[in-house]
Amino acid sequence: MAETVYVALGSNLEQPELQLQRAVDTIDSSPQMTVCGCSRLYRSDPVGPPGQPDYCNAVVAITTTLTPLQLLDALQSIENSHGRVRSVRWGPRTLDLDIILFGNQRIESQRLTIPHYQMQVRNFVLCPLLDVAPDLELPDGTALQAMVDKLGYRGLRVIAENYPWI
Ligand code: PH2
Ligand code: MG
Ligand code: MG
Repeated sequence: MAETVYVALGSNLEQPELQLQRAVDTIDSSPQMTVCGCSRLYRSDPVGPPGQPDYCNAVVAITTTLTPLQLLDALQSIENSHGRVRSVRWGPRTLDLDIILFGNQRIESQRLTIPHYQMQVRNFVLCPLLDVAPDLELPDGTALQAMVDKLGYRGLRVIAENYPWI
């Protein structure tokens, strides 16, 4: 059965806008994933180690028949093929693809925690998510809109409105 999945995209190295643009194209051209919605494109203040460049962030909605772990593998191989080198935790990166929600599932495994464990406190995830899924509720019944109202848009700027941005 196909599930609707939300994937957060982030980049703060090597032309971040282009990195996100290419990632959306690669996801959509993969036979096992179909992009069915895309947020506006945001620039955001970096969270984590100081001194890193600003990020670009966005969220895409996809449908897929892959299992959560198969999807994780697929997204990690896209990260790697787009020049991702794993180094500092929360440090700078060319491409980060995080599964935020996988249908209504809750998953706690060694490789994967869904809903994403930090999404509640990251407006650079929640605000773009609201663009693609304004009426979304989390598996625990919390309305996404209420979470966004709580965090606000501090540190976020919309830099492009329309799919596919560039
Ligand atoms: N990702 C991180 C660490 N810090 N800050 C912003 N603004 N956007 C990100 O995507 C981001 C971050 C690690 O995944
Ligand atoms: Mg991340
Ligand atoms: Mg990640």
